[in-house]
Amino acid sequence: MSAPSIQKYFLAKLVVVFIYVYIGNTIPIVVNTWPFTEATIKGWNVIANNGSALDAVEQGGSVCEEFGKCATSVGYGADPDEIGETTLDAMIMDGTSHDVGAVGDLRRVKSALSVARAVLEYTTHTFLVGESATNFAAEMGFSVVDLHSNFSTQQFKSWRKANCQPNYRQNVAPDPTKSCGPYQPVKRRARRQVERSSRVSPWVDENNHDTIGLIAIDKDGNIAGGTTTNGMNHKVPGRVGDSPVAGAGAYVDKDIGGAAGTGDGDVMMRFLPAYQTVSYMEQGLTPADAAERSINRILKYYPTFSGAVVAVNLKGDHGGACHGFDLFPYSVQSAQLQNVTVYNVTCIKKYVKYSASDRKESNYFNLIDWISRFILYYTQNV
Ligand code: SD4
Repeated sequence: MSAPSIQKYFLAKLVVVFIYVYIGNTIPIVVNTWPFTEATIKGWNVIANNGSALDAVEQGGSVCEEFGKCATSVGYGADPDEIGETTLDAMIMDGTSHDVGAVGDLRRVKSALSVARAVLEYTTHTFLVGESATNFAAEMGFSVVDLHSNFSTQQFKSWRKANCQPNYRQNVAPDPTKSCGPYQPVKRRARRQVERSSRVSPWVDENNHDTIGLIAIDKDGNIAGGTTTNGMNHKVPGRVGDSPVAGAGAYVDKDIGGAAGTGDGDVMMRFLPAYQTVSYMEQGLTPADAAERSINRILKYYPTFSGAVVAVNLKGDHGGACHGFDLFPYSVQSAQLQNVTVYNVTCIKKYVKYSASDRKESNYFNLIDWISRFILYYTQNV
């Protein structure tokens, strides 16, 4: 292209970007994992009333911490650990400042997401855990209460009656596939080789899931993300999953977008899929393609893992990817939608080896480029 043509091309591109940004915009937006639409609506109402993305994530996610609101799978009163106690993990991240607050293995406090927000607001730390997180919460004015319910007591009793099956132990005696503990380590030479590919996480599918992950972009374009969960049913006491870990459970960046994950957290946190998805979006991939690539990276090492990622970019384009079950529903409310809408993603079936050049660009950028070239051609030839 000649110099004047290049100038015209960039001018045309500027005009198209301007039009696209102001007409095609779907922000503000609230996106969350699973069909937990009450949480989406709450987050959306915060934003519609000029609230911040951070408040939308906190208040939206907190809806699911009420017992029974999100299929009993977030918050107190369900999915107890090996000793029958429900413990909570949560995090919240501000994509503008990259400030994060998180709690893991939180005991006897219901509002895990708000405690995570308190870590962000009232400390310069990122992550508090266990009894000390409970003490911090009490200091900040949260009530300390019993998190058992009749439901969680019954879950625990049934599990004990079934010889503590399933559980997360390996290379211990007595045989954890047949017996309850207490367990002791078996000698190194007698250990069974546990194959990664044989790892299954039978408690995570579209009907049995534990985490709400949310991403919100407010009217000022600020982005925030967060998660809250009671983790894995019958976990080893002290276990903290992926959800409260920034980059694993959720990640947001004011210049790119955000992502949140759900699924087998012990595997997922080894790959930081939320960070990876945001990073792929930065390279120009659509949210759906970025999420798919992140899930695919995990499949290379854990071909039977179960999990999902949902993502949104700054334009409000959203998408998701999953593996280990059939469909992954996620919920959206945005400036362009009349009502909260649940989208269903069909899960990928197996690992795909991509070549370096095999990269789908964001449709948004393709479209702008295509229209700019058309305007240039038109102004030169007509
Ligand atoms: C965890 N990722 O603690 C959570 C559980 C979950 O759908 O998301 N289940 O491992």
